[in-house]
Amino acid sequence: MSDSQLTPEQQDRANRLEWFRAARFGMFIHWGLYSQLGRHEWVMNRERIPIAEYEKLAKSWKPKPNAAREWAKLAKKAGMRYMVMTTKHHEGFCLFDSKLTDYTAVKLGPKRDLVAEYVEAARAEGLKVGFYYSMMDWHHPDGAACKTDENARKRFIDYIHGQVRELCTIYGPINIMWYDVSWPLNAIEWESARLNAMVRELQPGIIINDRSQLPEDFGTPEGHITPEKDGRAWESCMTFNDSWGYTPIDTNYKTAWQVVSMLRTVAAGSGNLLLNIGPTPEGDVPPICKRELLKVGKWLDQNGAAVYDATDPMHQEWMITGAFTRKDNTVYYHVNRWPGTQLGIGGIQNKVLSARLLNGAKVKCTQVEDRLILKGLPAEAPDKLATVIAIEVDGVPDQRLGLGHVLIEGDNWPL
Ligand code: FHN
Repeated sequence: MSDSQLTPEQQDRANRLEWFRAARFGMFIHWGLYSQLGRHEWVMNRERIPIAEYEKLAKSWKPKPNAAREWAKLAKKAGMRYMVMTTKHHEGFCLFDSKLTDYTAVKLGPKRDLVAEYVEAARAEGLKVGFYYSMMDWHHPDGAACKTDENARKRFIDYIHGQVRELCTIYGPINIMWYDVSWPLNAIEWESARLNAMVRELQPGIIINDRSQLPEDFGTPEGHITPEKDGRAWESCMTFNDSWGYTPIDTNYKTAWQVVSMLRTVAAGSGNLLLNIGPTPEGDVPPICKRELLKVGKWLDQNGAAVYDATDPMHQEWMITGAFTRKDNTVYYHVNRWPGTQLGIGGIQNKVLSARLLNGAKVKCTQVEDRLILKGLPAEAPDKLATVIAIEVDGVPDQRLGLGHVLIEGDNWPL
């Protein structure tokens, strides 16, 4: 839909989303009292830790000053262009300077505004700033009663709306409001429309996710990569291991190869990847996350054109050697399982005009109907994370293979 066909509201949303769509890659940070226990951010709920016992963590938490500066520097080196940090997770502890509760990092253990440190660090690296805010609150006395007691609901949404107002007021321009888990109320009971109208009045350029139970500006598939329909913006959020908060017993970390593959997939769907780190209670980044993110950043330095900008839609089929992203008549084939000196790609419905390693030499290619063969390639993968081959084609790029050895009308096994 061209800009001229957009309604004023759609045009405003498109304008606010412009930086987000171009950003592609962000850092999610889950940091809170739960980081001290190291058994997932749901530990209070999963182990049924009584509130009085859990509250002791608020006094013992003594993170090092300005830990966020390390995160922001790492995010930038990794090719990330924005950050989203937990200002309050389900545990109810506020990392920001809320005047609506004493359960905050300013008044207890840290004795500092950890959100202010995060905002300053992100801005110092030129990164956009997102606030994660959990609507569900296990600490607030009305956090569950709000579902069945109208007075409790009014008190609780005054609290939640009030804290969101604080977040939109204290820290200057904020780029993303990232709500989470709106149990136990629905959008009407949360008065989400009124909440988000307030957010937009205080922060006119902000973008809001879909987790206040209203669609707002972008979708948030979690743990999977599923594009939204009709060109709606979306962002897939992913853990690095299988936990969001610091959980050293969970050693199943993703590799740089997997992260690069996820970046290719979100780009192909014109979406974003929000990849999480769970810092230690002191604020250190788990070394394996740092190591893998630095590898991803080096890869993006060389191949960013095939990820940040290459988001044009293209029908493609699954291949074991890699997958496509597209920009206009250039398709980028990301080879992440290197076949050796020759690479075959079937189903190309276009005339191939040329091919080259994205960072190097032209590649010899022959095409017989829809069978493309690239020859004279290096025996070993130039980049084991993914070697990108830029292929210029005539017409709108399209790959069709179907199930049989020849393509018959209407036979398309979708990717
Ligand atoms: O329950 C939370 C979880 O702890 C984490 O914060 C994720 C991040 O998107 N959101 C909820 C699960 O969907």
